[in-house]
Amino acid sequence: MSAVIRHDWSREELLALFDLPFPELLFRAAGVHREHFDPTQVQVSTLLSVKTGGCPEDCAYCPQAQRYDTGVNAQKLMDTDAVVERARAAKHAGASRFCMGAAWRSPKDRDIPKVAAMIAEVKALGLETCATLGMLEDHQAKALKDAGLDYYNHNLDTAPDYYDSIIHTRQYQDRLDTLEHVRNAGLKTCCGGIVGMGETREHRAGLLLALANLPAHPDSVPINRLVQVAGTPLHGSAELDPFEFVRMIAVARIAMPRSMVRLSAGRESMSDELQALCFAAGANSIFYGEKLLTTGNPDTERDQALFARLGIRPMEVAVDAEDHDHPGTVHLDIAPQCGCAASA
Ligand code: SAM
Ligand code: DTB
Ligand code: SF4
Repeated sequence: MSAVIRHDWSREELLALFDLPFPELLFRAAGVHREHFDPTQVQVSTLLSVKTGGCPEDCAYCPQAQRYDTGVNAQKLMDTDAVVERARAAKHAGASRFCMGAAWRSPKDRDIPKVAAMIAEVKALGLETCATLGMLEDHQAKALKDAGLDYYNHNLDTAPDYYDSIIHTRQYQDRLDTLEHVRNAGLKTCCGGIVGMGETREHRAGLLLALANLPAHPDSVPINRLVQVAGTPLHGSAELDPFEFVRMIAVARIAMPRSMVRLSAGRESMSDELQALCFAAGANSIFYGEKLLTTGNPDTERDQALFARLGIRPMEVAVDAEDHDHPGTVHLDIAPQCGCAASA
C-alpha cells in the first residue's frame, strides 16, 4: 500500500479500515509504518505536571477539574529550578522529549514569561520541549516558540459529534482555533484524543477523521486510553475491547503515515502483549517515567524490560543542545543519555 499523505479522508473510508479483519488491518498498518519509520524505534517522552489541579473546566475524564472530588491536591506553578531538576532526571533516565503540563483552561499573559523561562532552560539541557497549557492565543504561541518550544500538545479529545457528551466549558472550534495559532507560530503540533469514554466506533473514526483532515497532520498523535479516576463522571465506564484499541492505533497509523503515533495514557493497566500489538500496529512513541500528570505510568524497569524483550530501541532525536556537558544528539538505550556520571 502506498502511503500517500491525504487530508481528504471520509468517515466511511476510515470505518472500512476499522472493519477489516484484524490480521489484515495489522498487516496494512505495519506496511505503512515501515514506509516512513524504522519499526524497531520508539520515541520516548517524559511528562511533568508543572501546575496541578484546580482547573475550572468540566472535562468528564479529568482528575484535575476542580469540580470533581478526585483527591488531587491543587498546586501552583512550579519554580523553574525544580522543573529543570526533573527534566535533567528525565534525560538521565533516557527521555528525549520533556513535556510540561498545566491544568489551565488557558494561560494568563502573566504566566507566559514563567513558562518561557522553564522552556528555555529545559531546551538548554538538550531535550526536545513540549508544553500543554490549554487554549492559546496567537501572541502566546509565538512567545513560547521564541523561548525554544518545539511541540505544543492540544487534543481534540473525541469526535465532534461526541464532544458535547464530554466537555461543556469550551467548544470544539476553540480547540481548532488554538491548533491554528500553534501552527501559525511555527510550533510542531501534538494532537490526539482519548478512547474508552463510552464512544462508538463511528466516534473513534470521527476523531481520526478530524485529526487526519486538519490542514497539517499533527506531528505527534497521542492516543490515550481513558484512565478511570474515582470522582470523575467517566469513572465506571465500560472497558474498551483491547483489540479495538489496537485497531484505533492501526487506523491512526494508516491515516497519518508520517506522524508519531503515541501509545499514551492507559499503559499502566495494559499487558505487555497488548502494548506489543500496539507497536506492531504502528505506535512509535510512549510516555516514559512512573507518572503521567497525576496518574500512574509503568515503572521504568518494566518499560526497559519490555523494550529489551521486543528488541525495540528508543528513537534517537537530534536537538539543538546548548549544554555541552549533555550533548544534543541523544544516545538512547534507556540508560543515562547525557554521558555524565550522575545516576538516574
Ligand atoms: N489543561 C490542558 C488541556 O486540557 O489542554 C492541558 C492538560 S490536559 C490534562 C491534557 C490532555 O490529557 C487532555 O486533553 C486529555 O486528552 C488527557 N487526559 C486528561 N485526563 C485523562 C485521563 N483520565 N485519561 C486519559 N487521558 C487524559
Ligand atoms: C496527552 O494526550 N496525554 C497526556 C499528555 N497529552 C499531556 C496526559 C495524560 C493525562 C492522564 C491523566 C493524568 O495523569 O492526570
Ligand atoms: Fe482542565 Fe485540561 Fe483537565 Fe480539561 S483536561 S479539566 S482543561 S486540566
